[in-house]
Amino acid sequence: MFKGVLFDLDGVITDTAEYHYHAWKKLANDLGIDMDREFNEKLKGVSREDSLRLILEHGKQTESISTEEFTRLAKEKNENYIEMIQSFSGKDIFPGILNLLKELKENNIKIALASASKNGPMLLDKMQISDYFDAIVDPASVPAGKPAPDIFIAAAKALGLKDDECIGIEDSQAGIAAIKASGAFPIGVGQATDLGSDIILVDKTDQLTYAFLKTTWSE
Ligand code: B16
Ligand code: MG
Repeated sequence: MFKGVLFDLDGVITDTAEYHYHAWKKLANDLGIDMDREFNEKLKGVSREDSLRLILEHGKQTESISTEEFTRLAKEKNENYIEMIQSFSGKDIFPGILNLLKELKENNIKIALASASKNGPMLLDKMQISDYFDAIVDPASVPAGKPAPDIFIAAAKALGLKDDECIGIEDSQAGIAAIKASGAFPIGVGQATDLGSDIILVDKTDQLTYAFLKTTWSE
């Protein structure tokens, strides 16, 4: 049996992935760069700085942006994003997630947050679910971001578990790659066209029950 669950945040626990998309799209469009949802799949789970790098590359503007401008743009996107999530509360937790957190606690399964977002702890507080987490990995403390496995390895370690004793839940291509590379068992939230058809997928978070996790683990 698995002993821990490593949660991604944006797009798994709550709908912030949508706000990251709108904040990046606004920034890209202001720079005259087109950005659609298909391109956005490449940004999911990727750090703020790496996301901006990908957008500038996509718009062929990497060379024309100075280091100061780069820092200013990353800050601008984050301020815009933070404004969008100000009113987040318990009502913004995705369906089934609070129930899953409760079931995991009742069954002594350890819970960690493995989010690339520096805004993660603030969001957990706003949604009043911080207390469910036995560990929250600071994304700034790991050498490499997703798709590197570092944050999932650190999350399992912070729980005192081996990677292969944990399930990782993700909505992003980069995050699924990171879970696979860490040795944890991946479950994806989303579509096979985005996340691949070689892993267990759910299209809605309310399918993520303790019973479902146990069944997929034993299969
Ligand atoms: P921040 P996750 C990721 O969170 C998001 O998917 C990604 O879109 C975002 O750029 C990244 O966090 C950094 O977020 O700018 O708030 O530090 O999906 O790993 O929970
Ligand atoms: Mg995510």
